[in-house]
Amino acid sequence: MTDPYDALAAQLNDRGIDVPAVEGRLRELVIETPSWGYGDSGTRFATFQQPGRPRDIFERVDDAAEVHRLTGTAGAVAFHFPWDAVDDYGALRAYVQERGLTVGAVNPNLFQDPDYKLGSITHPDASVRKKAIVHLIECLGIAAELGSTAQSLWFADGTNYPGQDDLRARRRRLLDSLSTIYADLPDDQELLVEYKLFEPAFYATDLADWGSSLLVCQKLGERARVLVDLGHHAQGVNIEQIVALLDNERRLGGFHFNNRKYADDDLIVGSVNPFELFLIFFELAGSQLPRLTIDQSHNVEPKVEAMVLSVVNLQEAYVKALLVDRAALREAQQAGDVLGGHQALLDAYHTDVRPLCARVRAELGAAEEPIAARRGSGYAERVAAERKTRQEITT
Ligand code: LRH
Ligand code: MN
Repeated sequence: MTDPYDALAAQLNDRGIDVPAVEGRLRELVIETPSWGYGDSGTRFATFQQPGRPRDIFERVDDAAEVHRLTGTAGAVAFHFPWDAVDDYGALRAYVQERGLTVGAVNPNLFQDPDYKLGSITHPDASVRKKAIVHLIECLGIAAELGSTAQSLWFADGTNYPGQDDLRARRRRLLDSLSTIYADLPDDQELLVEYKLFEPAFYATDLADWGSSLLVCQKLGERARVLVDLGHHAQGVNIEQIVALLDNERRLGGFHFNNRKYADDDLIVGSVNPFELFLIFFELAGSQLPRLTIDQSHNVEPKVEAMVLSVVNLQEAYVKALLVDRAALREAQQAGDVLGGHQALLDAYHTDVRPLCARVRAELGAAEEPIAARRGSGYAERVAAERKTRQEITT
């Protein structure tokens, strides 16, 4: 019985693919997992707490480190403030490094404080905008202490009814507020401007689509780029085309990977539409990868395993995208051979790359079969025992 890896490598060599180069690209992959993806999350209907859930940022970093130990390419963790606030950011930075991780993007939170009901940086009241700007500047300082090089900005700002506010005035306020932040941006940091079609606003969202975000970035400066969250588009929108366009403009700053069937479902990336994920990586494979962050909430599934599966899905989609025979594709496209071009993509997409991904994970000191390894590791049982809350201990 031929070893699956040897069989695949032979097949790829026959297709003229530089297997060591593909493996090298996978080894370099750095995926940021979100600290908030390990904590409690739910819907407006319910939040189902899970045994062993992390009680503070240090335990969330432990879970992120476990995902990296099992997958080999989840080497960074993104933070959200004030959810992850601590007194000593130097100590948190050291803890992250001790756990073999790097600090990813810093995400300010301007969507929970009651003062932001009618908006944060777009609020009609200047004192509320001031409060929002103070938090954004505070996050510039936190990033500097943590060694983070990116502010990942998402604003819930928007309105629910026509006439509730002046759409142009809100735009001016948004630009003025962000110009203030950009002016204070430390040299080694950049702004990632995330857009979202709707929710929590249900009439007009101030940063509703890629165009709205790109215009803001172009007005702010070179170190402002667009962040694409896969769950933030209207049904039917061609996300890989947006990716190609933004990358062409050198304004694609990063991703929030997840998947959805209906709205901002925040499901496991690649679990609903793996072909779309492949096409997104196909548009990226030709250039330097932007920041790759997962942004999901695991309401019913075990959170660490969900994150492990997410990283594996990203690894496989990326490798499949690297297998596209671009010369054959270009030839078909030049010749107007419509289905010839499509077939060039399908050949790569239908390649079972799992043996290659397993081999590279093993070389990285991670698990060939991360899901099985997680289930056999006893990690979930151990942390469930350790992370008993006071009240759980007493009852
Ligand atoms: C908004 C969003 C944003 C995060 C939040 C957790 O829907 O995608 O990126 O701050 O989820
Ligand atoms: Mn997001």
